[in-house]
Amino acid sequence: MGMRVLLISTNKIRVPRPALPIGMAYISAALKRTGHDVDVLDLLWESRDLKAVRERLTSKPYDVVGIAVRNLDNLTFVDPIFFGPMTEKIVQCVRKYTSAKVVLGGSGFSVEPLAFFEYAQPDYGIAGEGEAGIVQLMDYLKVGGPIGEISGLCYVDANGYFVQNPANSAFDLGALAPDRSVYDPRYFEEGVSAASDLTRDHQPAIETLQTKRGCKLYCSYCIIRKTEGKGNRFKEPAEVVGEIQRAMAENPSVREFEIVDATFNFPLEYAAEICTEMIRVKLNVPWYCQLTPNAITPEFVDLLAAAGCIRVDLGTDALTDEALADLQKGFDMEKVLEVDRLFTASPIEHTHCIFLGGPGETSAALRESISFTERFLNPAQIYANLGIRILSSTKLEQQAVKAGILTEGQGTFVPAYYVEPAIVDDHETLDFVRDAYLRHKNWYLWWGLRGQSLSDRAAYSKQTVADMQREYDYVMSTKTRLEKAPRRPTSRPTLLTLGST
Ligand code: B12
Ligand code: SF4
Repeated sequence: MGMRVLLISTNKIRVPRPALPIGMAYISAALKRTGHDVDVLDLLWESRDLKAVRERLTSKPYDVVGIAVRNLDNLTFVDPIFFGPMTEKIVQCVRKYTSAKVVLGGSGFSVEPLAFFEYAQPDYGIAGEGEAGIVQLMDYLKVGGPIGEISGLCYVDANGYFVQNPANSAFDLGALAPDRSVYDPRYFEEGVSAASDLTRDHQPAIETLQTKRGCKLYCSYCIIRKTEGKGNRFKEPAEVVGEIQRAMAENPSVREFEIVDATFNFPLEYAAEICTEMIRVKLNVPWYCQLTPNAITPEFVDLLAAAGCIRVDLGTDALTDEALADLQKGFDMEKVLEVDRLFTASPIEHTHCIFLGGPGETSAALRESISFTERFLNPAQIYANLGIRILSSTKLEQQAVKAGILTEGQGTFVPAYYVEPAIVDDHETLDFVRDAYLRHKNWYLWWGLRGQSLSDRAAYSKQTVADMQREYDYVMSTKTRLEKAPRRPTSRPTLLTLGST
């Protein structure tokens, strides 16, 4: 008999648009494929989270409760939100009303597994891709076996050490589609907000899909290897297009789709194959994706347009050669200009996503990059962030320690941001930035910009983040700190196909 599993999606963020819980849908598909019973609770649609959790847990018995944490925080220095405390409360609530095992997973968990584990105290966590690990964990809970073999599993061993197993079971992405029956129908109602999309008044109902996992680029702040694993894993292009067709046929409200690959166009040849397949089958559905300027050619832009792509978010990140080099983006300003011109001349809307005040940026360089944007770039939108969220084991973390933004060993579970100290203290430059963002209707930095000066807001944010850290330190003073177990030899990856359809 299968296990009775409740999956709880904790993502409450509705901007820039509500994200379908596709990670949870993959977990549900893997569990159902291997004979387990799955129910879901999506807290996006609940106003009283703990009441909803309690009601669900007291209505039916569960063996396992999986908590999907997509976002640990909102990556936004000017308006920081931290979901650690909410997750901890949900774990406690589950413990209060059932004896089910509690498993944390999702990208929000995977970015900081150890710190999240000791803070929220689940029974288990699964870091990174979860399909293989969750199925192996169910087997372990039913019949036992070697816990050290469960892919990505996080737990406390018999000696009290924190263990994070390696991702030792590569999962065959092509063999499993997400279980879209877990999506609440309200995601597909017209008018579900797209608060910071400046080019449209409303967002038609969308589906999302992933064509591959992983990214082989090395941006200095990026944690993709923690969330999606090393290297790339691909789906067959025909399978990708078939998945979109099936999803749209099953849900006639859907008008558009979004590819949620971290970087759709790297490697370029694979992205081109997907577009070619969409053209071959005459898919004829509008869609959007995220691209790196690194791998964009005139032919590819034509192919995107012919395949139905209507808008792209570009991971441009910075607008000077020095900053691009520091962020290890692998392209320069000449490339940014070329890509901007290619999209301006095409029917596809393009957004440059950028960070202001990253490592080494001076006030003069920041001002210059703003006037450069005004003079030479023609995007449909600029989507900016002041500073960059620092996550552990990145080059950015080392730079932050060097710049005195983080102390050695401080950790980055509680939101921490790299904003160049010379900029965060330069009131005139921050207000120059604010005025520029208010002057351009299609430039977005933060919705509350009109109401206050950016330097006041930055000071407020620094205070908010310091308060979050104090609150965290207080909570942690009552909990056991975990140490990593000494390293053990890793076994060779095996391919897990999760049974047949
Ligand atoms: C595409 C994307 C977007 C798109 C989303 C489009 C859409 N319609 O969904 C856009 C650009 C809009 C976006 C916005 C945001 N994003 Co985003 N986004 C991504 C990206 C690139 C992929 C997410 C995705 O769908 N992956 C595909 C699914 C299948 O993977 P998954 O969710 O990770 O699920 C797997 C595992 O996590 C695990 N798993 C998932 N759930 C569970 C549950 C259990 C119980 C278990 C055991 C395992 C498990 O198994 C799954 C299958 O293998 C990731 C980067 C990444 N992956 O590394 C960032 C990422 C998820 N985003 C992030 C954030 C914070 C945001 C924003 C808050 C940023 C902002 N300020 O606007 C918003 C929030 C939007 C929202 N409503 O939630 C962070 C989250 C981590 C963190 N630091 O908190 C990430 C990791 C990026 C980063 N650099 O840190 N995002
Ligand atoms: S291109 Fe995107 S996913 Fe790839 S390393 Fe850079 S930030 Fe990460």
